[in-house]
Amino acid sequence: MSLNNSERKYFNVNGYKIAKKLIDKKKISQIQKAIVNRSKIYLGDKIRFKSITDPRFHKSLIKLKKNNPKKFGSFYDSVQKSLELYSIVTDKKLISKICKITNLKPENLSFNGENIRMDLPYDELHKLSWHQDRSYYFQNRDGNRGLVCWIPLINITKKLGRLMACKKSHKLGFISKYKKIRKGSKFSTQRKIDFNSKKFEIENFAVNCGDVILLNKNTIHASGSNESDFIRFSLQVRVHDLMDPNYLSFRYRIFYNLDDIKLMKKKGVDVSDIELSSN
Ligand SMILES: O=C(O)CCC(=O)C(=O)O
Ligand SMILES: [Fe+2]
Repeated sequence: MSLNNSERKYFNVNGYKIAKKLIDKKKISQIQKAIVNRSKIYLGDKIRFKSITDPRFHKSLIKLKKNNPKKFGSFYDSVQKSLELYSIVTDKKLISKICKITNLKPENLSFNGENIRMDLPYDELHKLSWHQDRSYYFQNRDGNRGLVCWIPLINITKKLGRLMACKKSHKLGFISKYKKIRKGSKFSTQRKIDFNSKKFEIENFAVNCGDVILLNKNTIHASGSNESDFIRFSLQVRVHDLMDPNYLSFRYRIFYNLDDIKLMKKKGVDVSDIELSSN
């Protein structure tokens, strides 16, 4: 059996596969730079952070979130459309791995849900309970088409909270009876599955920068608890099969950060032309 097939087979049997050292360290370091550079707009440049692993960088951001959550929210939103994010999502080696595992051709891939997560220590509000990404993403009705990529932007230690997955849980198929939970008006709805996790072997993914976790969209997974003094930076993207006859087409609407607009107004910037949402 060829190596390609054995990787696909592993993924199909277990519902996930870790690709070690797939993405160039240089590419990861570029997105890390984008995050650290943008943070200076919010934190000032009194402290010169050495890199994304500088403890002072994490301390300053955690303090910002505590003292000025709106500013932190603006920072969070601002990095989501960094070009470096797309440079990772479109990485040749990543695409080739996705194709090997899904048996799809690069020209037939679609993606969305590209997102940088910043999980703060002991944050219970954004931590995700057991769920399937299929319940959030409707592009393919069949969760076995396409997959989810989870990409660490810093090395994920046990204390930082490793992503957890129930081995072979994708075999349950899509569980449409999930609970919708909203922890507050500002939070997005979580789709929690009620099931007996004890019936499954739980995998805690130990991954470092450059590694990628590939998950079936039906694989049940959850956030690990961040019990460190650091922010857990990671990137997710969902990949879909564009040749699916039941592919659900979609387009984005932009929602501008309202606090950014308020702040600009306060500073005297003319914001009269801004439409709060646009296509
Ligand atoms: O990073 C995590 O803790 C969970 C992320 C996740 O499962 C998701 O965004 O769907
Ligand atoms: Fe997920």
